[in-house]
Amino acid sequence: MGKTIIVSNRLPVKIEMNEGQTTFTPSAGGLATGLGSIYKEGQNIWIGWPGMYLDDPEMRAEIMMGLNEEKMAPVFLTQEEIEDYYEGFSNETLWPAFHYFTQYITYNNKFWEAYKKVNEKFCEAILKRAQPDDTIWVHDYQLLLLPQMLREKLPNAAIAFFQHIPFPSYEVMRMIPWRKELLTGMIGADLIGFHTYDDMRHFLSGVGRIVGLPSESGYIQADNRIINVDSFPMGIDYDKYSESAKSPATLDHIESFKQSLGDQKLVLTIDRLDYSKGIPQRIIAFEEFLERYPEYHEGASLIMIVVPSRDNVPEYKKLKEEVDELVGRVNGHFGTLNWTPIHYFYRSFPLEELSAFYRMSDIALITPLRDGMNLVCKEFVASKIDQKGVLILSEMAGASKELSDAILVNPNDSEEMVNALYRAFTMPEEEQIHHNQIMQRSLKRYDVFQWVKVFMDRLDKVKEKQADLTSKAIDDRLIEKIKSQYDVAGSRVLFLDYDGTLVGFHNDPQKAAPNAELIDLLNVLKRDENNRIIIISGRDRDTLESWLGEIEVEMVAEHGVWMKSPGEDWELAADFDASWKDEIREIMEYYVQRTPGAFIEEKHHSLVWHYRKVESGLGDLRMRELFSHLKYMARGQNLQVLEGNKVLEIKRPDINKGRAAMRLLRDKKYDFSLAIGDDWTDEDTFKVMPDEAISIRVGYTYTNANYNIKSYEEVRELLKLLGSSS
Ligand code: GDG
Repeated sequence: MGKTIIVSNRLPVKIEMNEGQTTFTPSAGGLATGLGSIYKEGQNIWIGWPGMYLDDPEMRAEIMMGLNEEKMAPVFLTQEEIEDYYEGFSNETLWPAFHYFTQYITYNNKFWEAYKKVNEKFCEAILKRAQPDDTIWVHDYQLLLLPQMLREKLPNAAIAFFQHIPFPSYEVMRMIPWRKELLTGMIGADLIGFHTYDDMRHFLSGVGRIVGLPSESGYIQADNRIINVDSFPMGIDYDKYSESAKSPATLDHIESFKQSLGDQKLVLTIDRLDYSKGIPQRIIAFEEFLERYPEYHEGASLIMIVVPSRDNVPEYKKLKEEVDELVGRVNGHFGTLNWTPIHYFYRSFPLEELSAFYRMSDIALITPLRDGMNLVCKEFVASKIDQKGVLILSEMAGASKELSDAILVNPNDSEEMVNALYRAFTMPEEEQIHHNQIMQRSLKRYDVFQWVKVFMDRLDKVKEKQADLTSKAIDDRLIEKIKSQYDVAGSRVLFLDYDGTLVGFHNDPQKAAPNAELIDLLNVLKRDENNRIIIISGRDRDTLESWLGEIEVEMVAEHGVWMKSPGEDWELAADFDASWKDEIREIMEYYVQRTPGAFIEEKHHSLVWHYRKVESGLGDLRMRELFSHLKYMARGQNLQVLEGNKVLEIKRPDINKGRAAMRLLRDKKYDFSLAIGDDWTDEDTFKVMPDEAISIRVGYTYTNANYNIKSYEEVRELLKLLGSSS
C-alpha cells in the first residue's frame, strides 16, 4: 500500500508574516476537516498553492519547512500565473461556464496556456514525492488537466478527482474551445466524483459526445481502463456545528447580539461575494416581502453576511456596487430610528459568531442561482439545537437534492421567494421541528467523514474491478510464450475477426478497407505452409471478397452463412430462409425515416440497423425503441435481436461464428490454434476452441477468451511478430 497525496489549488492553511515572524494556521474548512484523518497520517501529504506570491528563496524555504510540519508541500506560483491561471482561466473561464453564466466567460488563449503550464507544475511537484502505487486525490476545477498528466507518468497509481462546483450540460461545455482537452484531462482519473447525479450525467454526456467514449452505468470504457463516475454529495462536520452552537462563547455572542437587535425575527444569509449566489435577487425579494407584508416592519430583519472575494475581477466589483446600492435602497426606504431592515456585513466572522447567527436566526434564506453543493445551509440546520427554524433553499444548489424538507424555491422567481418567506415566518413550531429532525438525521449520518470514507472505499473498488479486468491482459512475457509455441508448431489455425480486430471502426462501414500494412501482414502469414488463416466476420461476402479476395485466405462471412476456401467459390453453409425479412425490414425502414443518419444493411441471413452516424443520444433512444419493437416480433418468429457496436442486428439464432468455427475445426487437430475477436459475436468462437487454444479479446471487458489485448494496433503487432522468422 502506498501513501495518499491530496491535491488542491489552495492549501488548507493561512500563512501570516508579521515583523519577520511567520505563522501557519491550518484551516478548519469542511474539506480540510474531512480529509484531516487522511493527510495527517504516516507519509501522507497535501500539496497545493500556499495562497500568496513569494519570490525570495529564503522565504520560500522557510514556508516550505513550516508547511512540512503541517504535512503540506507548496506549489509556488508566479505573479503572472496567479493572474492567468487562477484569476484568469479558473475564475473567468471555467467558473462562469460551469455555473451557467455564459455571458461572463472569457475566452483567452493566454489564460489557457497558463492553465496548462500550472497544471504541469502541480504534476511535477507531485511526481517529486509520489511512488508508482500511491493514491492521489485531486480536487476541483483549477486542476482538471492534472489527472491525465499524472496517469501518463504513473500508469498504475490510484488517481481520484472530485469536482466541488457544478458540471455543466453539454450545451455549455461545448462552447469552451478547450473542452476536449479538459475532459480528457479529467478521465485520467480512476474515479471521478460530483455532488449530484445531474452533474454526473452532464459529465458523462460530454465525455460521450466530445471525447467519443461510451459509458454504461457510470463506467466509462476508455482504451485500456474503466473509469467510474458517480455522485458523492459532500457533508459537513456535523458535530462541530452542533457543539459550537452550544458553546459558552456562542451563547455569549447570542446574548449580546440580541440586546442590540431587540425583539426581531431574523433572516440569515451568508455567501462569498459571487454572481452565482443570487444576492441582488434575494435583496429584491426581501424588499418585495416588506412591501407586501407591512406587519413585519420593525419586526423582521435580514442579517446579510457577504464574504469578500475576487475583488480584482471586474464582474465582482460591479456586483459589490450593485449589492451596496440595493441595501442602501431598502434601508433608506423602510428603515426607522428603531429598525434597520438589512444588517449588511462585508467581511467574515470567527466560528463562534457565525454559530451565534446560525443558532439565533429564525430563517436561513439560501438562494444561489447555481451552487455545486452549498454547505452553509447544512451548517444552519446542524446548529439548530432545539430544532426550531426554517431553511429556504434554492433548488439550484446541489444541497437541495438531499434537503427536500427545506422550502425549495426557484431563485429567479421573486414571487415564490416572497411566498416562501411568508410561509417560513408563519410555520408552526411542530412543523419546523418535524422538518429539521429529518434533515438533521441525514446530515449527521452523511457527514464529511462518511463522505471521505465512501469516496475512498469506492476508489478501492474501482481499482479491484480494473485489476480483475486486466488480469488477462497480454504482456511481453505472454507474447514471447505464444511466439515460441507458434514457432515449434507443425500445423496452425488462426481465426481472425475483421472489424475492431484487424482494423479500427469507421463512421462509414465501407471505409474500413484493409491498408497495405494489413494486406502484407496477412500475405506473410498465409505464405507459411503450416498456417491455415481464417477471416471470420459478420460482414457480407461481397465486401470480404473485394477486400481480401486476392490474398486467398479462407473466409467466413455473415457469421457463418457463407464460407470460402482459397481458390474456390463461396459456399452457402446454412440453409436459406429469408421469408421473415420483409416484415422486419418495413419496421426498420420506419425507424430510418425518423432518424437522420441511420441506415439498414441487408445481409444474407440478417438485417442490421446502423446508427453510428446518428446524433448521439438520439441514436441510442431510437435503438431502444426499435429494440423493444423488434423483440416482440422476434419471439414469435424465433429470431434473435442483438445489440452491437452502434448497430442492432436481427438474425436467425442457429447461425453464429461458433458453429462455423466448429465446422472448420472438425476434420483436423492443430498443434497451434489462435482466435482473436473484439465483440460478443466472437465469444461464440472462443467457446468452441480446443482447450489448449489461445483466445484473445480486443478491449478490456469480461470475456470467455484467455486473454485481453488493448487494440487492433496491438493485434497487428502480435501477428507481425508471429509472422517474422524466429
Ligand atoms: C465550493 C462550491 C460547495 C462562510 N462565511 C464565513 C465562513 N464561511 C464558511 C461556511 C462554509 C464555507 O465557508 C462556504 O461553503 P460553500 O459550500 O459555499 O463552499 P466553497 O468552498 O466556497 O465552495 C460549493 C463547496 O465547494 C464544497 O464542495 O458546497 O458549492 O462552490 O463552510 O461556514 N466561515 C467563517 N466565517 C464566515 O464569515 N468562520
